[in-house]
Amino acid sequence: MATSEPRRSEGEEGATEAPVAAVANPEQYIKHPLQNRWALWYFKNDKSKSWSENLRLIAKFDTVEDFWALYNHIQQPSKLGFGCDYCLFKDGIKPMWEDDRNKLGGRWLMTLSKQQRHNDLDRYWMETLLCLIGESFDEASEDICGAVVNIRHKGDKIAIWTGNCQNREAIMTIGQQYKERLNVPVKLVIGLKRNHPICYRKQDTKNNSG
Ligand code: MGP
Repeated sequence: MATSEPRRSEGEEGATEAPVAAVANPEQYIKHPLQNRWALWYFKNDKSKSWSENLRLIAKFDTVEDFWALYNHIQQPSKLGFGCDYCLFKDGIKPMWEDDRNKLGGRWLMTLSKQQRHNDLDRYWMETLLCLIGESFDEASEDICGAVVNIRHKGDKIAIWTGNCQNREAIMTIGQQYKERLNVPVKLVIGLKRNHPICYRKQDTKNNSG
C-alpha cells in the first residue's frame, strides 16, 4: 500500500541524508532563562494557625515562559480574600523578616486606597513582578530580596523588600526607579520601612495567641 511519506528502512541504501524536517528552530523550544530563580508564596490568614504555618510555597520558576504560565494560572491579587498575601522572593530567601537575607533589610512600601484595588492593584503588582524578574534596578537589583502584596480591608499594600538598610545608594536607586516604572502619581508617597527582627518575634507570639 502506498503511503504519502516514503519510509526508509534501516540499512537502506542512501540512508545518510540528514532528517531536515527534524531540525526545529531553537527559539521554539528553548525557554528564556531569568537571571535568578524565584519562588512564589501564598499566605492565607487562618487564625487557628501561626503566621508562618499560613505561608505556602506555590511554585518556583527560572524562565520567562514558566513565569507567565504561573502568572496566568493564578488569581489576580484583587480577587484574593482579605488577609491574603502573595510573596515573590529569590529562591533561598523565605518571605519573612527572620530570614538571614532579610534581617538587616527594609522595604519600599506603597499603601493603596480602597478604590485602587479595582483600578491599580493588579497592574502595580504585575509591574512589580516584572521589575523583579527583569532585574530592572541595575546593580541595585542585587539588593532585592523580594516583593509582597497584602490584601487588607484598611487598604492593600505592595512592598519591595531589600536586603540591607545601610546600603543607601542601592535603596534610593530602587525607590526612584520603582516609582518611575509604576508611573505612580506624585502625591502617592512610597516610604521606606526598616525590618526589626526582635519586634517581629513579639508580634508573631501575639498573633499566635489569637
Ligand atoms: P502584615 O501582614 O505584614 O501586615 O503583618 P498587616 O496585616 O497589614 O498588619 P500591620 O501590622 O502592618 O498593620 C501582620 C502580622 O503578621 C504582623 O504583626 C506579624 O504578627 C505577622 N507577620 C508579618 N510578617 C511579614 C511576618 C514575618 O516576616 N515574620 C513573622 N514572624 N511574623 C510576621
